[in-house]
Amino acid sequence: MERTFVMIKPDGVQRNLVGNIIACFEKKGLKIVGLKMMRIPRDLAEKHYGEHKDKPFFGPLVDYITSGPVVAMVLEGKDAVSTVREMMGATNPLKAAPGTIRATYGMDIGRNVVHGSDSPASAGREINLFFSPEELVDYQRDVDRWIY
Ligand code: FUP
Repeated sequence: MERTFVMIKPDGVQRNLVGNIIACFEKKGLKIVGLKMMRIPRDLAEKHYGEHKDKPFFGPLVDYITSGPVVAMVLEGKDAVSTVREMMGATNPLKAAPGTIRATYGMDIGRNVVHGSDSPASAGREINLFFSPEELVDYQRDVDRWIY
């Protein structure tokens, strides 16, 4: 099983979409193994989005992601990274396939509601940035034999 890092961004929290978005992932069959609400300190935001540090949108992106609380989670499942990416849709909600989370809830690339790791390597890095090992819970679900 694979793990991925997912975050409901400040706009998702402010717009009362936390329950809806978590429900999408739960209903799909992904298992929640870590979950917390937090404010992202600026240095963590800069690390998380480090690959974009030279882009013109980096400053506004860090301002936005630190502007209010987020809900961070670790989801586990078969091909969890690509499953979550498919469910979220393209970065720009205008380009996201109908039915995806960003297409359903978003209007603007700078307010796209949710983040999900883009590769297993990023997932490992982001999980370590946001969660300590004790915050991740190993447990069995009976329902998994009906999902797989
Ligand atoms: P994604 O992996 O889909 O979150 O997309 P990226 O890593 O390319 O971008 C990270 C965040 O930067 C996006 F969620 C939104 C923001 N962004 C912009 O604001 N403008 C851009 O042109 C590209 C990305």
